[in-house]
Order: sequence, then C-alpha cells, then structure tokens
Amino acid sequence: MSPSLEKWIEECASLTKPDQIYWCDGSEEEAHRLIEIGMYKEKINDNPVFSELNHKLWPSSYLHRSHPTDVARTEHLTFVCHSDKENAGPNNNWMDPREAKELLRKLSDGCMKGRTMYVLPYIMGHPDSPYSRVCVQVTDNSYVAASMRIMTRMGKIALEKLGDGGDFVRGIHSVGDFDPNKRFIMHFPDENLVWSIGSGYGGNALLGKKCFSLRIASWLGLKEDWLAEHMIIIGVEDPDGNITYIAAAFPSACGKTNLAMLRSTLPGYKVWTIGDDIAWLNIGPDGRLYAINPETGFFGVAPGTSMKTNPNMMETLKAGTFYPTLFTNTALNVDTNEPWWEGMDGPVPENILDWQGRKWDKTGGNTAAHPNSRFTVSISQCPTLSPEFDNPQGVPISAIIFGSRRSRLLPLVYESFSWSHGVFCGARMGSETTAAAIHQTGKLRRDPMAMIPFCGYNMGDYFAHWLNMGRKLSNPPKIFGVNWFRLDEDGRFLWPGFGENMRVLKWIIDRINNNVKAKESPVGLLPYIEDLELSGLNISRENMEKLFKIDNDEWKLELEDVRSFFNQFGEKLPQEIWDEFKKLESQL
Ligand code: SAT
Ligand code: MN
Repeated sequence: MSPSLEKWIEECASLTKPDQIYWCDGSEEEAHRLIEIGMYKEKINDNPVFSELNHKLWPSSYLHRSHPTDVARTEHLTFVCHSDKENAGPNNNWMDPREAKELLRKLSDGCMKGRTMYVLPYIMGHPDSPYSRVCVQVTDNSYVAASMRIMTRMGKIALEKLGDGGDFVRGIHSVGDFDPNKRFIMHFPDENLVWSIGSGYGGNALLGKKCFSLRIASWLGLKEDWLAEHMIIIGVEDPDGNITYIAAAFPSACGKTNLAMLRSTLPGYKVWTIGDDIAWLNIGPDGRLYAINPETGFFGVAPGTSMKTNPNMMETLKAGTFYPTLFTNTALNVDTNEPWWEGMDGPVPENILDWQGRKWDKTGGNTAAHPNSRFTVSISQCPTLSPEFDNPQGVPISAIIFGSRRSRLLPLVYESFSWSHGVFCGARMGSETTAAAIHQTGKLRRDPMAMIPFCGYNMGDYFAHWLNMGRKLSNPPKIFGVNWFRLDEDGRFLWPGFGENMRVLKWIIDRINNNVKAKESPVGLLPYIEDLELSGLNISRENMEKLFKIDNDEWKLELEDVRSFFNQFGEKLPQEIWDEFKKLESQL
C-alpha cells in the first residue's frame, strides 16, 4: 500500500470525521453491497438512495432520485483555483487557492459524521496505457461509489498500478447537506486535486469525469503536449471493411451519445463505439493523433432515447449483468416498475410517478422525467463496442468534428481549409443551451470546442495550444463542422438526424480519402449535393439547399458576437485566430 495514499486518507478522515472508512475493491459482490446500502441504509431527502426496478425487463437496474435541487452541473459554483488568476482566464470562476481551501475546510469539518467514507481507487484509461492515470476519490455517498465503479476502472487494479508510489490524482467529495448555498466544485490544478461538496450530481460528484478528465487533464495536456477534449470517439466502417476513426465535440445534451452509437441507415456502413464523452488525444510515434477514452461507462441523457433515436443504447440499457445500471431522476411506470421518460417508445403509461416520486398529471405541463435525467451504464454492454476500446495506445484519428446546435446559420456539414482555420471554427463555436447545466435553455452561448464549461485554464492559451499541436503533428486530422439542428421557416428540423447522420459521415470519409471534390464558401468547403448519398431519403432538393445556405447578413451578425467573445481574452488570443477571423470577415 502506498504510504502517501494512506497518509492522505487519514488526513481526509480526520477532517470529515466519518463513522467508518470502506476501501472499495471494485468487485461485483461489492457493487451489489453498495446498492443494498443505498436501498436500506443511506437516505437522500428521506428517500432511499436506490430502489429496485423490474429486473426481468431491465436486468440489474436501479432507480436513484436525487435531491430536488441537485439535478445538473452548477457552473456558477465551479471554480478553478490556479495560483495565478490569469491562468484561470475569463472562462473560469477563480478563487485564490488558500482562500478556497480555507472555505472548503470549514464546510468539510465533520461533514461525514454518521456516514461511511468510501475510498475509491481508480484508473482513467487502460492500466497498460502510457496515457492512463491513477486517481483516488473519497466520497460519503453510495450512489457516487456505485457510479464510479461503472464509469472507471475501479478497485484493486488501481492500487496495483499505484504500488507504493505517491503519484495519484486526489478527489475529495461529500454531499454535505445538499444545500446549494454551501455547494462548491473546486479544482486545484497545481496539486492534481479536486474538492467537491454539496452535490451528488454526475459532473459535480463523479470526480474522474469532467473535473479530472477534462478540467485538470486539459491543464496537464497543456504542460505535456496533449489534449483532453469533450469528444466522442468512433470508428466508421465502410462496405470494404476499412475503418476510419473520428473524434467529435458537441456541447452536453446535443446528441453525442446517439452519434457515438449510431445505427447506420446506409447499407454496409457501421459505427464502432469507443467513447461518448471524453477523449484524450496524444501525438503517436508516427506523428498522427491517437485517441483513448479514459472512461468505461456512459452517463447519458435519458429523455429522447428510444429504439428510433438510439437502438444500441436501448439494448445496452437492457443488458445489465455484471454491472448494475443506474437511472437517475427518470419517471417510473408504477404498474410495471420500469423506468420511463419522455420520448420512450410506445404509448405513455397510465400510472406514472414523476422524477420526484409524485403522481404525475399528464396535463399539468411538467415533464415526468427530469429533462436532464440520466442513465449510468457500463460500456461493456454496448453491442457496437469497438474491439479497439481496450487498445492501450488508442486509435489514430483521421477527422475531428465540431458540432453545435444552431437553428439557423450553420450548414449541415463543412470542411475547414486548414488546421488553423479548423481551430478558428472550433473557437467560434456557439450553441443553443440545454438542460445539462443549470441555466436558461435555448439561449445561444459561445462554447469553443464544447469546452467552455470544462477547459481548466485560460482559453486564449488553449487556442494557442491547439495551434501548436497542429504544428507538432506530421499528419494532422482534417477538421469538419456539423449542425444537425437547422430549422426551416416553420420551425421544423430540415435534417432527419440520428441514423441518417451516417450520410454526413460518409461524405467526411470521402473527403479524407480524396474521393469527392468540395466547393469553396466563405465559411469553409461545402459538399456538392450530388456527392451526398441521399438515396432512400425523403428530402427535397430545396431543403437540401436550405441546409447549406450561407446567409452573409446572418454571418456578419455572428461575427460581431464572436468578436466580443474573443475580445475577452485580450492579448492571450492568438494572432492566427484573428487572422482567420479577418479572412472570413473580408469574404462575407
Ligand atoms: O457533466 S456531466 O458529465 O454530468 C454531463 C454533461 O453535461 O456532459
Ligand atoms: Mn459531456
């Protein structure tokens, strides 16, 4: 056992004062014990942490209802505490690390009294990967412990990798009393430490996920020449059996998981899933960019998931065996004891309890499932899991896609002119907000590379780092943009989306392989409509043209907004990004 780990656990315990300390070994037996503790012992808001669902229809599935004030990420309570404020940048909340720790120490004093402190050793990435990291989180919540076992390689395996060394990422987590006024998610990049109190919600509490694998890891990437990104990783197989690996960034709740598990409508094409949320991108010995998914599970949005939108996920959710599957804040079909959410297949059941366990009135205007209700499920159950998922070196990436949710403006797909133009396209990304974080939904916000809530340092430096990475790659991936969400004048989606998105992926692959030409527009290279495989798709030529319409006036307004966003970064914004900005401005 690592002496520095033992010492740190003692320190955590002497501050938080739990009744007992429980070291998790990651076994299956233990996972069921954690669930049982959650069913019969621990409570949240006077409700049990877990209740059992219908195991005939949803094997190994459990329902978790969170505290009603604790349903999404709380970005205004999330801080990145660099010693130098400049390093946090205008994109992060900042507090002086000494002040932040003093505050956290006060809030944490005795916060685990009457509870168990679970010690969760885990690895982000494959144990044999040169890119993986050992981490240890303490938590006082069985839901968090059970979730971490699904999302990471947890238990003995991590202690073995750590050995008696002291190089591990630390995470301190307590749900406290769920008081939003005493809720903080604090990052200390200089110490590889995350400290979170007052929330049990995924992105606030599963500290290996956004807190470490994006905020802290992005800072490590800056120092060590790699990238930690909010991206899915997929392999797209063509009818000849060639597989092209693609990484794609979309803001939360914009269909990343559906794309990661897409069931193709184009015969002969298939998507292999490697990751649905986070990619760590390293420069390989051959000068290409290699991606690993550091996680081992999906923490996906339930509403809208169905046999139509994501049949592979529906299968994954019903394949629970070795790993329990957790549903958080979905509704409950009382007659069948099944989870339920808006957009699920079939008729709306008669008898529903809403996400807070209250009888649901269909006509009352509220959704039954919380709009950000989630499932936590092991990636091992995914029918499209790529055989390369466990490759310690990762997969070579040929294309990067930046996707946003825009009802106007952005074409269905475009290709950037160069790496630096692609970085500019990522940097000016804007998207209409969703329920994944607590803010007004449907409002446009700038979200460069879908990383605005997750970049652990000044985004001006982040753009410079992206540009540098391009220079270091002898064979950089091509960069594309996509927008599945463009609407017509009547507010209807122009593009059918889901499985049909394979048609767009096919064009991207055809471009990578130089099989088709593209036409120049001020914003990027666009497809010739003849080059898109549209057979079997009921979409008019007129609508196809609308999907690619570049409206110069709209773009000029867009650029004004982009300019003021970029201006926040002052001197930190790389000149190359301004050069791309001016090029686009002059061409409109
Ligand atoms: O932050 S979470 O990982 O909980 C979900 C998301 O917003 O992507
Ligand atoms: Mn995400």
